Amino acid sequence: MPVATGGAIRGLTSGGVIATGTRILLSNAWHLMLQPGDERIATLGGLHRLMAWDRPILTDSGGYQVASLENLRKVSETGVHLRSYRDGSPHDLTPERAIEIQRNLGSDIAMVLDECLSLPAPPEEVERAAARSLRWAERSLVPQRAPGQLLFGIVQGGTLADVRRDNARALVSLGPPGEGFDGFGIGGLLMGEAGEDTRRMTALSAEVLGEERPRYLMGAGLPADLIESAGLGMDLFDSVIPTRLARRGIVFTSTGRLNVSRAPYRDDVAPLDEECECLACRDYCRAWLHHLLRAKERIAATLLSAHNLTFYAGLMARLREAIAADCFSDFHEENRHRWRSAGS
Ligand code: PRF
Ligand code: ZN
Repeated sequence: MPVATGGAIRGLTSGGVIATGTRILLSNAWHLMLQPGDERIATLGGLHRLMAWDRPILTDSGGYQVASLENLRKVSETGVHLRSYRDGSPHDLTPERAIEIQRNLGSDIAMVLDECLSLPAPPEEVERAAARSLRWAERSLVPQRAPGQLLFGIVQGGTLADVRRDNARALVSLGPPGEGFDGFGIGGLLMGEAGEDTRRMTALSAEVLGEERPRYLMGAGLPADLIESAGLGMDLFDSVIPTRLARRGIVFTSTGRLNVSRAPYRDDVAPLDEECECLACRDYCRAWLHHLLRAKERIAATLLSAHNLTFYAGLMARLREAIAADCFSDFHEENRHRWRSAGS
C-alpha cells in the first residue's frame, strides 16, 4: 500500500495512481481528523468519493503517530493526548474515537488504536505498551463500524518474544467466536531494531496469528523486506519508501536501484527501466528526468513516483504469481539481493 497520509499521494492524481497498477492505498485517520475533519468527510460523501478512488483504502489509526510525534503527545489508559502538528491544538484520541473517525471516513479496513514505541525501549515499557494496546484492542471491538468495514487488531511487544507471543495469542482470541478481528497488523517493528530481530518477531507473530486472516507487516517497504516477509507469511505492507525515495531521485528497476539525480545520468538517453511501461519510462530518458530533478521541476516527483509505484505493483504481482505457482523459494533466491543497495 502506497501511503496517502492526508488523502493524496504527493504529485499524483488518483487516476495516475490507478495507472501504476496500485490496488489499495493507506491513509491516516489522525491526519484526516485534523484536516479537513472526519465529520466533514462523512458529510461530503466519504473518503472514496472525495479522493475519486474506487479501490480499497486502509486507514491507520494514529497509533504510529504515538511514536513519531514523541514530544507532542501524552499517553494514558484513556487514550493518546496529542498536539496537532499543524497548530499545536490539543486532541484526545481514544480507541473508541479512532474507530468512529474511521467509520466517518468510510475506509474498507480500519486499524485499532495502539501504542507503538520507538526501539530500543526498556523491556518494562514494551510490556506495558503491549498490554495497554491489547486493552485498547478490546475496547475497539465494541463500537459500531461502517457497513462492510473490516477491523484489524495490531500485535505489539517490540522484540521481546514472550511479550509479543502472548500479545498475539490474546489478540486472536478477542471477541466472540467468528466475530473477532478480520485481520492483524504486526506493529512495533521496523522501529530501529536489527533486521534479524524484525525477521524473528515477524515469523513468531505469523505463527501465532495463523493463516486464516490476513497479516499485515506495518511500515515495511524495501523490496527485499517485502519478499522476505511474504516468505514469513505476511500478506500486506505499507510504506512511504517508494514515493519518498522517488522524490529524491531514487528509483527501483528490474535490474536494481539507482539515483537518477546523480551526475552519471546527465547524458543517459536510456529510460529508467527498459522493461517498465510507466509514464516516465514510456516518454522520457534518464537525462531528462535528471534535469527535471536538478531544476526542481515538480513533474519530476510525479514521474518518478509513478515509476516506483508501477515497479512495486509489478513486484507484488510477480510475488503473488510465484506463490500461486508454488515457486516462491526460486523467486526469493533470484531477487533477494537485487535491490539491496545503490546499484547501476
Ligand atoms: N502501529 C500503527 N501503525 C504503524 C505501526 C504500528 O506499530 C508501524 C510500525 N512499524 C508502522 N505503522 N498503528
Ligand atoms: Zn517506469
